[in-house]
Amino acid sequence: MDNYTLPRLMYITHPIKDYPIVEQVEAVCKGGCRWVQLRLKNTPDEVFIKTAFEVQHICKHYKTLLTINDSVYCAQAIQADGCHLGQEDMDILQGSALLGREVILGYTCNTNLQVTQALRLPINYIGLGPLWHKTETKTDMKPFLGYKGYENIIGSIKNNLQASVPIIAIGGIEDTDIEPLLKIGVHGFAISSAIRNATDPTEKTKHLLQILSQYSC
Ligand code: TZP
Ligand code: MG
Repeated sequence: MDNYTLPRLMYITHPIKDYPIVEQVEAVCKGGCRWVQLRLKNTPDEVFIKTAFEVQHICKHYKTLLTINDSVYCAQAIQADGCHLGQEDMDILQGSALLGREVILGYTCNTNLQVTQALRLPINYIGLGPLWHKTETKTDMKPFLGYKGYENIIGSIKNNLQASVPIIAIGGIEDTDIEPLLKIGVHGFAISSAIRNATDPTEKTKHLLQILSQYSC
């Protein structure tokens, strides 16, 4: 797989009382988002897998990629398109061995050193962030990178021949961050709150995709 064919917008689900995950997914798929990450913290395996099947049903209908956050077990159980692992989750080599190279494997990095090391791993993209601190989606946020942080990290790997790993920016991303980050060399964006808190998440998704198509080549 050419990793740079991965969609440029990923929606990350977030459990909220009055906006069920399946409705969030339906809304972004309707808006044209073609990549969803199911993120469910502190959830028993049975519930995680049940929700994953429900989300997968919608994603299949819209031909949308589905990535499972944290759980290789759940990704395997539903034969998800992808799995996203953080620095504190299952080891990437172990995850890759269990899932096989056909499954899209993403890895969160927060520092230059982590990114440099990640370039040698069997992954399809790096989730690099957080861009900003302001987010209610994740409570244990690492220090934020800002545009300068992305510039430094992407600049330092640009001449690395192994650097065929697209960078997906994450963490408090808003419309206005898209153009500057694309110019810095980011491939795509993983967004949660800016979409789910929008008055109309479907329209918000369309708007973000429109900005993306305007500035990406
Ligand atoms: N990792 C860093 S920030 C974040 C994750 C999972 C949440 C992204 O959501 P938001 O609300 O777009 O910041
Ligand atoms: Mg994780």
